Amino acid sequence: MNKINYSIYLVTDTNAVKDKTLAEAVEEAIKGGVTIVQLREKEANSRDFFEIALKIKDITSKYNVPLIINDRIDIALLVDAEGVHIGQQDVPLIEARKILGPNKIIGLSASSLDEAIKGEIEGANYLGVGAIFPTSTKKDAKKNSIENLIRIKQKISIPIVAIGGININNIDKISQTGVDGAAMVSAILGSKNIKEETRNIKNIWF
Ligand code: TZP
Ligand code: MG
Repeated sequence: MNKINYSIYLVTDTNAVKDKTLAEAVEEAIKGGVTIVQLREKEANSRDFFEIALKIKDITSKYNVPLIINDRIDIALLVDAEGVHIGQQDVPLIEARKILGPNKIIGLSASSLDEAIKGEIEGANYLGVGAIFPTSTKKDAKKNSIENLIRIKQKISIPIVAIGGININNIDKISQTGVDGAAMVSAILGSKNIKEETRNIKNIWF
């Protein structure tokens, strides 16, 4: 994987998917144009998370889309995912880098400029910043704002991905900030026609 395209960033949550399996939903989203996939299954036990990670890795590899695993460095290594995404309450970035080495992607959630600067210094490959808009997908999501997103983007050199409540009706506001990507769960996985909705969302981004 050379340069990563973070623009249309799918984050999974099986609970958001209707009438199909997560694997089917992810494949449709990739066909619609998502550029990167993060497997984030907060309710799965370790075994189930590992099994679904294997399945999703098969799909992402088939389409040459990078796969990021939320939280679980061990599972990312076991399925040879392209990277992990960690939060401020997870294993410290510096320790994660010791295990993953220089070539895996490490994404870090940062909700303030201080966290963002620290993450960049410590070697994160990209930062996730949210929640920009109200979301019901993550109950304990910290609130953030477009203004703070712009401030972080201006001061930070690594890619910035916005998250939280982003959908087809507001993604233009994210795109206008100049950040590198928009991460979405329900806007993509909760739509009736995932492929078409993803394509429509992507058309607004560009
Ligand atoms: N982190 C901050 S908000 C959020 C995460 C994982 C959930 C985003 O979900 P949605 O459905 O795109 O609002
Ligand atoms: Mg986490």
